Amino acid sequence: MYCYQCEETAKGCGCTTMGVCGKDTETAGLQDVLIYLAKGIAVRNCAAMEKGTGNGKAGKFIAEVLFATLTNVNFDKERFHAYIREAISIRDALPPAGEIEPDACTWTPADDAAIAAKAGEVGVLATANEDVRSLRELLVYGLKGVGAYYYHADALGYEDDEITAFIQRALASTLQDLTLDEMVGIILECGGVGVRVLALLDTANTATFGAPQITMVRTAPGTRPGILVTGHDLKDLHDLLEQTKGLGVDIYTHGEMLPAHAYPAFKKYGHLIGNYGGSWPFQKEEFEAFNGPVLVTTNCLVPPKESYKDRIYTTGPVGFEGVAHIPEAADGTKDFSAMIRHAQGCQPPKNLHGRARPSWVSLFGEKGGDGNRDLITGCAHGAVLAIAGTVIDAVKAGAIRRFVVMAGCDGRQGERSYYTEFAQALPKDTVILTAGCAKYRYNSLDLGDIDGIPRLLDAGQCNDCYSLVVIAQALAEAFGVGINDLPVSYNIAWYEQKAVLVLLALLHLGVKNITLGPRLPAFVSPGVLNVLVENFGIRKNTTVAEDLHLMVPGN
Ligand code: SF4
Ligand code: SF3
Repeated sequence: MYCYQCEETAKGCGCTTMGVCGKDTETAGLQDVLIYLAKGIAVRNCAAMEKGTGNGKAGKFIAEVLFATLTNVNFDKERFHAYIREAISIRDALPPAGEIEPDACTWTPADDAAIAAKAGEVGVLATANEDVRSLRELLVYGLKGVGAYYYHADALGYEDDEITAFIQRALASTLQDLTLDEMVGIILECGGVGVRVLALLDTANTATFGAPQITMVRTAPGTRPGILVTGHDLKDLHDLLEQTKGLGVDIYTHGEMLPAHAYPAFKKYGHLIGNYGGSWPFQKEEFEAFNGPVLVTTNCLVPPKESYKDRIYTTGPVGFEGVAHIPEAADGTKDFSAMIRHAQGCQPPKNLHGRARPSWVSLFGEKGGDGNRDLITGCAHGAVLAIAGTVIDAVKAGAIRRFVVMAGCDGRQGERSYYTEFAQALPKDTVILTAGCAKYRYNSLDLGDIDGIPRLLDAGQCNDCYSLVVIAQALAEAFGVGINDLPVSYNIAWYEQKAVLVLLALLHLGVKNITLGPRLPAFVSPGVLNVLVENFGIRKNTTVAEDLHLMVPGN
């Protein structure tokens, strides 16, 4: 096993025995083999598509398996064996890509032992040259992000053949001997496809559930049994809300599901009563205290403790051995009835905390605050651009000196308190733009407001970084300047591969001088880091004082 795809990789270098995330050697090997086979499908299908034939559904399958191998999604060996069997059958149904094909197009395992043996040959270290390996893996991780976001958009019926065609072309390219420049070119192209898939998902979510509204979300638990929904899949939440109507069960969001409260379609469900807990690293304590079932729709799943394992239900690409899985039926529906019956027999959630209500809630008055709600979300492009005039006036008058984009992921390590301290240390004339689960490091702070504009604007999930881009582009247009001339700094926290894709999307848009932390990716070799530093000014975060001085001139 050699895995270095996430920020928490062992010793900042690579997981070689047991993943810090809980992924074991066998599962890591199955994932490596699955990615290898996905490359084989890609080579054959790209050749077939050039001839106007090809399997139109192969791209969707590849998107799903890329998602399944993303950090903290699927730990279930049997599910990976099933994916491997399906991959071979899809690949073998395609015509050969030529007389001489890469091994990934033809290798077929005789048994499980052959799969385990192959894993030793096709993993990350199969590429000897450090820079080539770094660029290939950077591309594959970006593609995992594309695959994950595409999966959600597709679940809502939004497809884009150009995106799936790119995924396959790019995957196939990792089996070719390309120059470093050619590889960098494809990686930047992946950033462009990243913008495209984020836009597709934004359209899918807003067309299906309405445009998010700035919303205050309650965090105090109710008195009825509940189901906690975590992950990013809004369709799963919607279907569960429909199936739990009038059954005496409350639904709560957790982690990345918090922004669901901002969508008009979800506001109509009275039993979607609030958000429970914070971001994924704290789930062991929070799931334990919740007392009821937890539906995990996507990353990030932490291997569950025995004490609550029987209350975890996975769905979609998520999986864990010994945990109940809710499959999708042929007609696209999911039957949550067993989990709902389970919930009806559970105790209500324990109260985790009594978060203080920020003082500026009253500014939203009838729009959202009802005295019980205490986390802001829904500051997506539609809602923020609706008050663009006020924001622009505040910038012109000097009331807002700077925006700091603090989007991205949360993680387990104590050093992530840097982000809480940074948010607290920001001067009162700055506004934080956020998206993703990184916000839980500071979204319960009372950061106040500037002329009625909250100093923390949460656009939503990590995919809603798209909103931050739209807002930045609108500001650039309003001020008649380039995106890098705006009073905007970037202090991004990353953990998994969706964040890698978001970063590539920002680079594609020409955003420079991004600060990244809390550690730089282990998969970025010194040579590749030089390219990122020289061309994009990427730097690692340091101390709060030093970074503040750099990101907010005058401090
Ligand atoms: Fe290690 Fe991260 Fe890979 Fe898990 S996903 S095995 S923690 S590098
Ligand atoms: Fe979080 Fe896993 Fe990345 Fe969607 S839920 S941002 S870490």
